[in-house]
This record gives sequence, C-alpha cells and structure tokens, in this order.
Amino acid sequence: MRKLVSRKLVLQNLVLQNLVLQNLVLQKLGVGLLAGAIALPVAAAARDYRAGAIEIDNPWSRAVPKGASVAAGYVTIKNTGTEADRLVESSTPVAAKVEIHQMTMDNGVMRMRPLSGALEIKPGETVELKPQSLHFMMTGVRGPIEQGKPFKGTLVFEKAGPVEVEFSVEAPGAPAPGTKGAGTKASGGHDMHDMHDMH
Ligand SMILES: [Cu+2]
Repeated sequence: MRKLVSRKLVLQNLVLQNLVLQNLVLQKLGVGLLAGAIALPVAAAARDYRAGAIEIDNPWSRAVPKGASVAAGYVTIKNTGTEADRLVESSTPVAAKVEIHQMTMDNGVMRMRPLSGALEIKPGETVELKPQSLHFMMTGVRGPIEQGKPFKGTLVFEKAGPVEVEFSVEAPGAPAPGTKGAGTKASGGHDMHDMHDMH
C-alpha cells in the first residue's frame, strides 16, 4: 500500500484561523456575516494525494437525499510523469459500484454514458472530473452521503497502483467544493443524479 500525503492540512488550518479572525473583526465592526460563511473553509478543505507520478487533488462529492441510490463524485488527476497512466478501477465502501461517466451532447440534450475503457491521463495532462463533465457515478449507494461527512474511496492506476483517498461531501447541488449548494431551486431538480434516475 502506498503512503498517502496530505500536504495542505497545515495551510488550511492557517487559512481557517485567518478567516475566523477576520470574521471576529467584521463582527466587531458590526458587519453582518452571511450564514455559513465561516463553514466554507471547512467544506473547502482540500485533500491531495500522490502516488508515483500521479497527483490526486480534492476528491469531492455532494450530499444526496436519504434513500437515493446514485451519487456523483469528482476529482482532479494530474500526471506529472513522462508516461501515460490509466485509472483502471474505482471503488468506495459507500456504493456497490463506481463508474466513470462522460457527458455528451446529443441533439441538444446532455446525456451521460459510461466511459468505454479506462480513463487515460497522458504525461503532463490534468484530467478534471467535475459537474456537467466527466464524473464518477456511484450506484447502489449504501447508507446516507451527508454534507460534511467525508467517505473513503480507492482509485487504482495501472502504473501508480492503488491510492486510498477521501471524498469530501459538499452541499447538494454544490457546483464546486467549498461552494454553497444550489439551495432550494436551480440545479436541485435537474441535477445529474436525477438524469440518472431516468435511465
Ligand atoms: Cu453519470
């Protein structure tokens, strides 16, 4: 098993402390704070991992309603080496199956389908799994995926080997880690997850 490195932790704590201080100053000045402002840096806590030439940044997911059977996951993968590598398998204890899906436009309708074969990361390339784009699709979700409760996952690369990671869990509909959820409207009802429910 490879050694995992979480490099940003110290930095995050410093950032967090700064934000707390700033908020205290603002409060003294009588400036109202947006609810949840202080929680943002916690939610944004980046998780970075490295195995061989592969760098894995910030795996994240979004909370799904109780009883939901599908969830999506996202991550940024960099290949800092000189040879291509491939993500051949992904798994998590919170779901029966993890696939990589791609989004394609089909007559003006966005559709997703499983990537055929493994996800290749060319030398020097950064592949971003993000909303409305490539993503992990978790099916057979076991138990709740709740905001602020990270879950584990394993990404297996052909060359770099297996890497254990932790997915942060953001608000439902959050467009990116550390951002607020879509709230009560917007993408809430037309999320990728719902598209999945349709097929
Ligand atoms: Cu999908």
